[in-house]
Amino acid sequence: MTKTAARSRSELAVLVGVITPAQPESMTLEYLAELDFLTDTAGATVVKHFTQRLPHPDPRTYVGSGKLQEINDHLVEHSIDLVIFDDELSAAQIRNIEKVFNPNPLEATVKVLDRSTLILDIFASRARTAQSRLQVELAQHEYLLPRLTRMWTHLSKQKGGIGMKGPGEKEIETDRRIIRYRISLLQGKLKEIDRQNQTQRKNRQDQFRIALVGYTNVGKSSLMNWLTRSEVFAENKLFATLDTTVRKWVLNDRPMLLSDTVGFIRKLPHHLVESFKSTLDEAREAHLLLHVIDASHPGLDAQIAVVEQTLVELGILNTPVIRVYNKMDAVDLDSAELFSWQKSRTAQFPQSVFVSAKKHEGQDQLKAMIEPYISSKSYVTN
Ligand SMILES: Nc1nc2c(ncn2[C@@H]2O[C@H](COP(=O)(O)OP(=O)(O)OP(=O)(O)O)[C@@H](O)[C@H]2O)c(=O)[nH]1
Ligand SMILES: [Mg+2]
Repeated sequence: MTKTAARSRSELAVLVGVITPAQPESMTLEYLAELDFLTDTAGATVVKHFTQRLPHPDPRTYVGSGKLQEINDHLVEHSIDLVIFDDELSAAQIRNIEKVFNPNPLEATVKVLDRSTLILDIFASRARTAQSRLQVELAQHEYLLPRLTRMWTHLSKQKGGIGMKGPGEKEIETDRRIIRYRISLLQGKLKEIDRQNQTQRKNRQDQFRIALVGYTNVGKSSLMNWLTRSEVFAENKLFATLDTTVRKWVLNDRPMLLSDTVGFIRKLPHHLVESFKSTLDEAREAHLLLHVIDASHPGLDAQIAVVEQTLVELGILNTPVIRVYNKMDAVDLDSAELFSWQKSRTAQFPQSVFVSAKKHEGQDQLKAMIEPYISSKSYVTN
């Protein structure tokens, strides 16, 4: 088979997660369902999930050696060559796992990825602007640096596909010194872009600025399109949006700026958060945040918690927040249940509003909730 043909065929993958006292079974299953969606977004097909109960992930091999052998048997039997672990693997874990799956490094066939590599890979294939390309590349280099092993080097030369884009293909064979040099080069280029963006933002200083933030795939871009009648890319895949878009939005005859930005996710690689900080400047400098929530998602509370945590990590602590429960059309409750659900959500967080970007419902309520923030003039311009 030619290289191109091999790449166009959907890769088959198995996923691996652990159940620990800190991460009960229901949580692990939810994480794996999300990892499944991430894998699908990256273009591979998941055929099986493996889980193991442990006091904590094994520092040598993530799961126990017996489990690893069981996974290996499955890979061999079904000709599967992609294994994705739900947590970030250390260099030692990767090395030990590789020894089991690829006993002869010269004939390595199995690719070992973790959640972070997968997310970085999706970001790499979705980055469109110079800024987001540089940010992803920076994060990939920083992730790779402590994990550069000969086994990976060899594997990346042989195989393309998921997890092997960017530095995986181009530069993994070069040594750490060159990667370090590249990191500082990327940081320099990003600083320059940052300076340009800052000037741009300064020019908009006197306008009221609202930022849409939230978990990935909750409908931020759809909401932006509906509210500002624009056409920002939206789809049922994770991380459809990477770059920040700013649109004018006229609310009760007053022009303001609405920005749509990258979504958050659990266990977002730390380097990625770091390098995407400037993309999120628009959110950091906003006068008001609309925290968009997928009301129809079974794990919505966990998603809310992740978003709030990420905002703290980004240093966004004092900006007022309105919770916008989107996808209300997809909430499977009868009208009485819906009423009490909304009531309890509002009791939990009074600044809550319920909308459907798809059905174009709830815009007036949303506007009414935003209005006092603009008229109070309580916002400070920097
Ligand atoms: N049923 C329903 N689906 C919606 C609604 N709003 C958005 N969606 C769907 O949800 C999916 C994600 O929408 P996006 O607008 O791309 O979500 P996002 O939050 O911008 O996602 P990322 O940019 O990937 O983080 C798409 O398939 C939308 O059609 C809604 O009100 N109801
Ligand atoms: Mg989006």
